[in-house]
Amino acid sequence: MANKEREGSILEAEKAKLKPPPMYKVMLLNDDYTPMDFVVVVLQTVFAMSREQATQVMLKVHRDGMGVCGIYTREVAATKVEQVIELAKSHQHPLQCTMEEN
Ligand code: TYC
Repeated sequence: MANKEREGSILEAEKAKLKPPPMYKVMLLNDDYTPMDFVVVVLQTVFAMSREQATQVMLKVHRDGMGVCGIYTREVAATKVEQVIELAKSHQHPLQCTMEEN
């Protein structure tokens, strides 16, 4: 391999190393059945929000149909989505949560 090419691929590898990881938005979806108080507790528990912040996010979701709970790396986002769905299921609420690349 020519020197220039080798330098080129080393530079590419260095760039790849420096790249920040892709980030994911975790979003909560509205429904007609999950109690508001339950959503607030979920936001406090899973996303470490204050009661005030959790209430604001819950009301935004209630009004607009969805809202962002936080932005995380893929594994962290996936864990939070699972935790929300599991908590909702265990209390028989239809609350749904999804993630999408930011
Ligand atoms: N819309 C629900 C109600 O009126 C409250 C709610 C808010 C449900 C946010 C889900 O993600 C949600 N009880």
